[in-house]
Amino acid sequence: MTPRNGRTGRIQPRSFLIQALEITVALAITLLPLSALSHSEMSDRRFVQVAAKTKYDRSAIAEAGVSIEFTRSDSVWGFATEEAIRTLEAQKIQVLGNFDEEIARGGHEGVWDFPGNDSRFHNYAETVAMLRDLNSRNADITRLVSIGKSVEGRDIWAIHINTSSEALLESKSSKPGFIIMGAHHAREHLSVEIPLMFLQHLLNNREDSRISSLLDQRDIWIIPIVNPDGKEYDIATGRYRMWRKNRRDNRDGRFGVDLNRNYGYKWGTGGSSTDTGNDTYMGPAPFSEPETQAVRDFVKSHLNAKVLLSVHTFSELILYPWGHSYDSIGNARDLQVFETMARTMATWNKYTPQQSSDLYIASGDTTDWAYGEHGIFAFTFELSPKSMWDGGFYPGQGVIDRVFNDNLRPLMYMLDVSDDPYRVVGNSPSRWLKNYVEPKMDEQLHWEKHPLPRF
Ligand code: 0X9
Ligand code: ZN
Repeated sequence: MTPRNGRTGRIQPRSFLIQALEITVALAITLLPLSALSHSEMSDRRFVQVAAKTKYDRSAIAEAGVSIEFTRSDSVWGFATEEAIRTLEAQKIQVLGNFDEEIARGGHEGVWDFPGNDSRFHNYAETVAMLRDLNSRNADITRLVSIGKSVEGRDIWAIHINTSSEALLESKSSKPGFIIMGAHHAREHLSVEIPLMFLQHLLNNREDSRISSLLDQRDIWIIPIVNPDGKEYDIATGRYRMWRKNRRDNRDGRFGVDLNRNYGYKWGTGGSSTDTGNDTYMGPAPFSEPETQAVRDFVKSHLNAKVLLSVHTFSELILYPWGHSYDSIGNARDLQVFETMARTMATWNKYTPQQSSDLYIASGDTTDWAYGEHGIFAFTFELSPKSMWDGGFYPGQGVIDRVFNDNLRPLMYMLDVSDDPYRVVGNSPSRWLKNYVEPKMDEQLHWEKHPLPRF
């Protein structure tokens, strides 16, 4: 039989070599895009359920390299590489479920098209446009400042609110300060919206007497996106990638450092990973990342700030230091302030107030550093939803207003007490505490009331 090209079927030695070469080149070309894909695109991440009853169990799991996203009384859920799963198994920690990471997208199958169905969420450009607009409409009391650039060169924008034009000009103030930051973690898009809405609320209601007196007497900084590269990467394809870290090229085919493990206080002392492909990769050194360096340098030069909030999602928690240790902070008065503030805010947003390490040990986070290094009363909020089954990281834009309303009072309270947080344990705690009733906390955790999902 004559082949279609008309040649005989016998392969000549020379043409065999050429063919082999051609095949190799063709294969190389075909495979190139694949091998050029970052590890993040060829993810070996799994979404796992791991047995855990206590904070000690949860810390061991975090230490093995699982980024815990959701906890219940009997187990936790999170992302893990195959290597982290092997570590768990070697330590006889029970992996109850091992799922494709797709399962972690939550129950809202139709919301991939950010910014389509989720168009209310602000991407980087829309966030900057909104900041510019608010800034230009309130130019007498605001200024837009870049506090540094991300790995990929995006500006990390901060908006400064201060009624003194001199303070705006110098980016410095002697008034007591409050700092809010969003989006350390890329996929936690709601953590951008709430600071933005708070900004809008303050500026749109600047004539309201209570707000105007606070604006007069405080120095306010809002940094809605600490991790712009990660955020953009998460939504770039129109289908959420569930990305957490920044976009550092780790030069081994893997990308990203977990910015909430990269701060320089007790860095790398537990609950963070040295594996570059892990979701909780701590980075090669404390403050190795331009994003955390920007926050470090910004905070260092704004030590008039007394209260700081780092907004994350999800689980409905109010967290305060320490996160790197089970020990309570050593200063009893400060601890009382943290506990009182957390408990008070919880009466409004109904979140669970707790020490960060009650969730799990993790070192290198923003709040341990802000308090440990500078004595700032620093909180982490894990916004709604409560669980994965209510939408996880991607609950849909329908929740934005409710989550903002839940958190408006806590935010105003933090702003209010940031002149002297110690007054929350004194006689006149806060104007925002009018009609305050000591809460009775729900004994049973919310998620216990919900049946387990079936896969
Ligand atoms: O693990 C984190 O960085 C935070 N949770 S998230 O799901 N948003 O990633 C919680 C940080 C709390 N801090 C400590 N446990 N140290
Ligand atoms: Zn987070």
